[in-house]
Amino acid sequence: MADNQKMWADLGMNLEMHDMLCEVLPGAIGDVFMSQENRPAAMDYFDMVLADVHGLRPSELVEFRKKGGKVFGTFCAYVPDEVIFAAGGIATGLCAGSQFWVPGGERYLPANTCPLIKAMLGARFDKTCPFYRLADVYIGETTCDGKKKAYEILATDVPLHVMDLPQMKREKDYVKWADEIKDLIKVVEKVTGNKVTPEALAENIKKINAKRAALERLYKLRRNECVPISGTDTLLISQIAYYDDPERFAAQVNRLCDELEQRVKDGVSVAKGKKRILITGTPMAIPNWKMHNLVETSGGVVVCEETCTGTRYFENQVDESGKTLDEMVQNIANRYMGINCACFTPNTARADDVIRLAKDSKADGVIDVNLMFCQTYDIEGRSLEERCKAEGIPFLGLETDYTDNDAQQLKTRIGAFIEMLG
Ligand code: BJ8
Repeated sequence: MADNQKMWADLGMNLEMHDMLCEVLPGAIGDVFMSQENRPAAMDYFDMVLADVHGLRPSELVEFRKKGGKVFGTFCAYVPDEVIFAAGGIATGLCAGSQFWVPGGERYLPANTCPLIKAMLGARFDKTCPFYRLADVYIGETTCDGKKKAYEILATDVPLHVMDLPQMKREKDYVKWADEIKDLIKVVEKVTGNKVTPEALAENIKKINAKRAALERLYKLRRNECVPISGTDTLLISQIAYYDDPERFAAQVNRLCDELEQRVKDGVSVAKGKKRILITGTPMAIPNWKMHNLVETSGGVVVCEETCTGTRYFENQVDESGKTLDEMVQNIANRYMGINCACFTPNTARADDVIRLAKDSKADGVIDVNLMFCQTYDIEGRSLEERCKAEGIPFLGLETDYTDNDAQQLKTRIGAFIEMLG
């Protein structure tokens, strides 16, 4: 911890305020994770990463930067990590899932902005997150309006490149996204001083695909009748996926999956008699475990997340058959354009995904969780509900923020929904 203090001071962090954030974390970890029964032993790695979330990975990034390495901070599942790693850089997620950062964000943004966006700004300007201090360049993207405007504000304080994400999925949009990826290549080459060669890109496509495959394996194991791991633990893993070293992370997920396969064979379940729930909606950035905790302490078990801290992050591999840089970039573009975010129009494929995943994971019901003031996901909730109802899948739509003010009310509604599932 002493070394961490020095590192945080060197990073120009607000130590006094950061201490307040550190004080609440152990309690939250105890309440949410350690209170669960019968956890897989291989969660030890992810518990360790979480327990020292502002120390372990940041110290690796600090060492990397001392050797001249460059760190790129990202905010969205559409930003292709392959390209950053291929230039010898490191990509790290800069998502923000804590209420702690929201008041800081409200100094710059209207209060009726999505908490995720407010937390992004609070984490930067309050100087209480080492990842936000470490990243040499931020990579934004034109997804929702709130994020677009927030990037303008962040860009006053840190170098920031915005990728212009198309909002439709016509053929020309796939070409345009490939073009944007080529621009990103130019940016990362300039910042790192390294060329993105076809060899390096091919290697990193494989590396990130391997990480996706590990997550896919984990998610498929949750489809078993006997659920070998809780949704809360799986959510933590998906959150860590955004910033851990990709190879080490994939190895640890596969190690966990070996144990889970054995659990399935032995009939070990963390959820006997519980109702299977699929969660869909807005992303749950670390340390936002609110909804999973509520569901899993109310007689449910989360068996799948159709979110960006879930299937949207890892489904579909990048085609590895590209030979030239252009072919590889187009293959990367095609894979990322397959993500079905509500910022696209139309976005009916997301509802298709929810129905498919609900069936595959044998969900008893779907809970659509929307972060307050996120219009696009909120609006999609209605058509999603209609689709689920047409398929005979019970549906509950909820809206929330990062505070605990509504926890009791949400617990009552979730409890009633689960009871209704019979
Ligand atoms: S691909 S979901 S990570 S944009 S910030 S849209 S919650 S109002 S995060 Fe996202 Fe990329 Fe899409 Fe995924 Fe709404 Fe808030 Fe906007 Fe949000």
